[in-house]
Amino acid sequence: MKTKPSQTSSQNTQLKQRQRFGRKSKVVDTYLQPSHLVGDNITLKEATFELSAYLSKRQDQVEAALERSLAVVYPEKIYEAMRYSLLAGGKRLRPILCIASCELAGGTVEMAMPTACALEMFHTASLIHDDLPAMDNDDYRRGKLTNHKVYGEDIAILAGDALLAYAFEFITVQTKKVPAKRLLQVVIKLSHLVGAGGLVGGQVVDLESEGLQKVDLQTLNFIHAHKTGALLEASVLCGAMLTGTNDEVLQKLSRYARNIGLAFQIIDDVLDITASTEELGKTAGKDEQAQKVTYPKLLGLEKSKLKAQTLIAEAKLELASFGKKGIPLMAIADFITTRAY
Ligand code: GRG
Repeated sequence: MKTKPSQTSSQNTQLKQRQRFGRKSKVVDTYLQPSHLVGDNITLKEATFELSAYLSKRQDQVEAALERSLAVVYPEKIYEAMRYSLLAGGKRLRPILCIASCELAGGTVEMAMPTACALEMFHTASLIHDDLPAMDNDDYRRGKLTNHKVYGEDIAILAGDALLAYAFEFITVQTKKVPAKRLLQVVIKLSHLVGAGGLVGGQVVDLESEGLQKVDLQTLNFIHAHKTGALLEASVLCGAMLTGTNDEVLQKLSRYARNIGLAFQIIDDVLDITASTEELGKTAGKDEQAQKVTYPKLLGLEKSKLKAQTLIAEAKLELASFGKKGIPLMAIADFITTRAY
């Protein structure tokens, strides 16, 4: 049965667990790379990968960096509202993708962290705005009351605006040991994919499609490639761009990211039907309630899951030539279809 998140201590414990990778969710604990994807110089034994340990470690690093990223100064209310949503938990998938991609391309965690944090700021800004009464009108997010429910609509709008602007400031001021030209390329990519060319464009078509009797697969793909896929693609691309890697690598990563982006959204649609509000930390069954066209609606539940699995297999194939270095991104791709929230 779908229930509203309550504010009890057991719920808080559950929330904390839900926010950890590999506890409640069915994470593939040991990742064994398929033999046809393993380069000649890697044995299967070496390709064993502890996904949940990897994700938990990265999540802790990102959490600590986000905690340090934003101080509360005058006027306190806006900083508190920004911190409320930024530090509300979540899987931190976008920052982790950014770091993994930076490492794949020869970079370091340190080099990627400001961009990784900025990606979570963009994501949080979009969630705050998405939850507003004028958009999806939701009361719960990440197991907590939504920003506007706590601070009011006016402050919630401004908190989203401020996070959006601060994310750019954060990358450009905080990134060390990366030439300014590369940072400029990252900022250009992000500003495009976060704006009308990405998230905002996808959200507009989503709003226009609500309640329509007929929305075709092409339109649905556009909505999700932009609304959800764009930021996932930005996460993967920007991590690698910080290293100054070549176009061939970026093109492979871009195809990987587009495939996992679509798979992520298909699973999101599936979970909206199959998971509870408590498991999701946001109101379940919202798509049906808002009469949204979803992948399960167009393809059916089982075909949707199959489609997501096919996209993940295709995404992993794009990384085959990277050998051992591609394993973390491959394992993250697997997590997308096995996640339970
Ligand atoms: C202010 C940048 C900005 C955009 C405004 C509102 C809007 C335009 C776009 C909405 C974009 C949106 C909310 C897409 C949904 C993406 C999605 C599937 C979110 C859930 O991501 P998870 O599961 O969430 O990674 P957690 O909580 O784990 O981080």
